[in-house]
Amino acid sequence: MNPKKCILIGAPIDSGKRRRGCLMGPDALRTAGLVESLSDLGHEVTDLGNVSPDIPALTAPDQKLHQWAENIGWTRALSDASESALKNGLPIFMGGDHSMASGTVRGAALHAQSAGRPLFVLWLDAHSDYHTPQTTDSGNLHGTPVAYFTGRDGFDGYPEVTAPVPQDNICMIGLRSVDAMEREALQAGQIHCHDMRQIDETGIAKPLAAFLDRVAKANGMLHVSLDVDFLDPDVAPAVGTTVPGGATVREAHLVMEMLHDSGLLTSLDLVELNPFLDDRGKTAKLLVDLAASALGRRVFDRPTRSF
Ligand code: 6HN
Ligand code: MN
Ligand code: MN
Ligand code: MN
Repeated sequence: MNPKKCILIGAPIDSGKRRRGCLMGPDALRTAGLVESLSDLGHEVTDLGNVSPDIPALTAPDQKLHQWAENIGWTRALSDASESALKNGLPIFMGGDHSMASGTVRGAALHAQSAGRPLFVLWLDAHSDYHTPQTTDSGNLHGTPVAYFTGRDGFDGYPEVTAPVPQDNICMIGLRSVDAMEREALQAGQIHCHDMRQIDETGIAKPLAAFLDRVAKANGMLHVSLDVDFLDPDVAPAVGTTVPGGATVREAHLVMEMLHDSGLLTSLDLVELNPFLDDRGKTAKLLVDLAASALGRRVFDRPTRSF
């Protein structure tokens, strides 16, 4: 086992959508034993507490956009937290809704740029979150982080994206709810998209192994963003945007176990946990177990392998 410095950062952001409750996510993950589970594996774990952003006095370019200024404040604060934590260890961001990834990935990209390494992103989600503020119908900014950190237009007022993540460095797994405008943009671009239909046909290991192989060959850094709704709602009900037909408990663990074995993971988001919708903490506990798998929990050791 290779002990890591795990830096837990609470991101109780609830402004990315209208349904409230994700602000309780960091405390639910703490209550479910995230610190203890990672310490038990031999890692050095520090919980830095929750980030609290300054909210700028800005008005949204369009009234449909929900809590525009709050999201900009969070993006700036989490970008700074991400960039500085990456200098000292492996940050694990406890969300908070998915708009937090605008900040966590921006910060990771800035860190990777100064380290002279490319950043790769694994997006585990039912959704592609590839809307721009112009194409979103819901006006919920948790549907936009991938567009932001890849440098798409329309985010004037947000911190400038000086280190956009190349589309070819992004792999999405678990997709089953993609809006028409997102699909059009994805089909015209280079993001590697693996929907549940493909997972049914090939299994989840195959596209993941191909992606990890590319990250390793490029000596890349790897940010993983795990949205609760990647999982099937039967096993992970605590999310406001459930979509039937998601990943099973075993598929999700396999992804995490392969991430651990690859040795490539450099930062992790646990997002969209809404404890108000949970069933006796089962989703929070599952997320903690998945994080533990990503950090080396296993039944038996396996020979070192590359993917
Ligand atoms: N998430 N595409 C929908 C919208 O409102 O733009 C859903 C977004 C879900 C966001 O997965 O974090
Ligand atoms: Mn998402
Ligand atoms: Mn989602
Ligand atoms: Mn692909």
